[in-house]
Amino acid sequence: MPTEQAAIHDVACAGFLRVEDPALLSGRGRFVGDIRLAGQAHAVFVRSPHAHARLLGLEMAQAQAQPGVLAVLGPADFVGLRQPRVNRLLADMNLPEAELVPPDRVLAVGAPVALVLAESRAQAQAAADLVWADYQDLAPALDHQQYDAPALYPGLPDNVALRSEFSVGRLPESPPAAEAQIALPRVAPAPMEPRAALLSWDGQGLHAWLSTQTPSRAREDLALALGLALEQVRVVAPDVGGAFGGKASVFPEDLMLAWAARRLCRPLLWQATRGEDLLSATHGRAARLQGRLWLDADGHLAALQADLRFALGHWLTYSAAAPLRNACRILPGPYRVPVQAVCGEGRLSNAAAVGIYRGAGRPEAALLMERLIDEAAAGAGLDPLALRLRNCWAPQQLPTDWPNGQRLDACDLPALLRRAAELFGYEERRADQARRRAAGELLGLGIALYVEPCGQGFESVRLTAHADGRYLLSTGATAQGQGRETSYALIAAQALGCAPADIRVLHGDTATCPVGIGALASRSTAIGGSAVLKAAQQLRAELAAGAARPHTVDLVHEVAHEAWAAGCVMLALAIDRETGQPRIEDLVWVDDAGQVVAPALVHGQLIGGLAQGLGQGLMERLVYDEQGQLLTGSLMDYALPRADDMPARLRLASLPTRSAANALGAKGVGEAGCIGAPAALLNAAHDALRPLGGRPQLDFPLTAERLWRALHQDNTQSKP
Ligand code: SMO
Repeated sequence: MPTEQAAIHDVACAGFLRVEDPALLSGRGRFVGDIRLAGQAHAVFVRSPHAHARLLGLEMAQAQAQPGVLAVLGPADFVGLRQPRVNRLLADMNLPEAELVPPDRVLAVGAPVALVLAESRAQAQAAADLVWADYQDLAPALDHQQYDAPALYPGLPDNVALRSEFSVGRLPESPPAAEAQIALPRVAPAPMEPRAALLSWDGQGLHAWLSTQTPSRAREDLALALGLALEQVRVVAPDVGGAFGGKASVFPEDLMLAWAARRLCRPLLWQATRGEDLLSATHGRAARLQGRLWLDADGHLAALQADLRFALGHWLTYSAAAPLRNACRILPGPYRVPVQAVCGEGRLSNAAAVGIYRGAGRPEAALLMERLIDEAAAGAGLDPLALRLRNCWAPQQLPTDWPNGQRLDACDLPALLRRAAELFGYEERRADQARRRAAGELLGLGIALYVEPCGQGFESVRLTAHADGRYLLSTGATAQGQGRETSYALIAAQALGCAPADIRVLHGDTATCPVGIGALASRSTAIGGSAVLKAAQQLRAELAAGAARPHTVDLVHEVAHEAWAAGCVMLALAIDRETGQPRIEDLVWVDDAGQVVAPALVHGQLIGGLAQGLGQGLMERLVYDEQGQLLTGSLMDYALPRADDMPARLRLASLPTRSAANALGAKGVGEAGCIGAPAALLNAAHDALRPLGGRPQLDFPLTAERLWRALHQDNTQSKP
């Protein structure tokens, strides 16, 4: 991956090792699947082959009789287990209150219907193949069905579980300056480590090792599921190999395993296969976005109307409402728009649950707004960069409170646009584009300006100064590879005036760490890091005032306001006229992550997020057929980006403005790559095809076939 980032991005990455790295790089990491407990048995789930069916009978005796099999548990064995709770993020939520393993029906391909427990994984798998289920197939409710779909749950006749509505002012009667529609397919979070759980019951309580982003939340969910007191449940997230939002909730499998572990009094290990994750972990995106934008006579944005529809799948994860809520509250993003009407809806369907996925609604908001800005510019004969400069918030206007209750953080949006334009050589590139277009080339320039709100609520820290001069820091924040131990040690060391190596950071264990929220929403530095800073400052002051060691500070830091990161992406996209093959010729990205704690960690987040954002834009798509069967059940069918799919020319730059929302001045960066890059890419593709006329409907992923059809004005549906 040849890049120029080292020259421009102000980081000293070369040779930088995180505290976490020596163990991880030498095979001494400890993931859930590495843990061995005495008497540990293995779990394999039997899953529904139907998207929607009546379950008429289940024959488990033959499986039960196989060598090594400890138990085969069906729906009758899980009576009393309910679906896990859902965070009530929206006022208008209509939640299915249902049993976790329905006795008489299945609601999605891949939904667990039975659990086989055996001495070895191979024995469990062999027995699982001998569980016979009798189904009567029913019509499924598909993601794209808006009406007339069969209801999944009583009380939800139209399958609408979530609604959001906000408006300010009155939309104009005049025709809009621009309209946009975007269909975003389901994509797979696809962390390197699929889901994994090890559950152990000792007669008194439950001990769970989970590959999770949210140990404290999982502890509550497990306690609720089993009717236990919180003190009876310990959750440990050991090393976790990525999550991206896909491990922020407990899964039905986790609860079934906990239930079974208590019943069998044997530790039970489950490690999902890649196929099981594609089929039955959460999916991301799955939205249909529609919007209209009005300009006034001076080229100011006058009004925005947006209608956002999200697919939710057959059960609701804890954060099921987050993408819809985020997309609705972030609009109109970096721009001043006095009149707004934004509504959203989330609908259940007979497919895998859709959860949060890196960005969680932020990418959707950016995609719709940036498409509208580009279309409005094209329609009015304005330069899209100039239109953005004219309409984005000025730094002296920020922070500002929006009528929808959001407070946009301090940032310098015009500077981000100008710096990106300078690095990209925007003016010269427009001239070059005109020359190459005249020679018959299809070349598009795409811009996206975005904002990234970085989480609300609290995070916790317990910091102890020991007599030997060393410190122990434990936190409710956690990590799945972000390098939290490194960054928290840096923050604490600076505030305490010691070396980072003098600070030991513990996280991910509810027995040794205070209650926290976890690692998600780009929140861990802005909120968790602020908690660390506050605890370290307080500890230092108390030690200076004569406190004897060991001395502990315990605090919960609750934020009053959210930190918002921002950034600008510009890219040049060439499309081959013969084949439709897209190629990113150059990508420039200027990011404002606020005060940076560890440049190398930020750099890693930017590059990784960019790969995922471009993966969504160019390659990734989960496909269900009309019967609700998943056609992309392996990485042979589902295209994840590889290193050589990254742009050949890639330049990152930082232009930080301190956050006004916390003392650290930090914003988030974890999701940025999935927010700006896809929007810039989609704009570039439209710009490339603009000379051909017409109004092509371009949706992700922008494969060669899709682009070829668009440039041949062939709007027939491409095959799934
Ligand atoms: S999608 Mo993130 O882990 O909040």
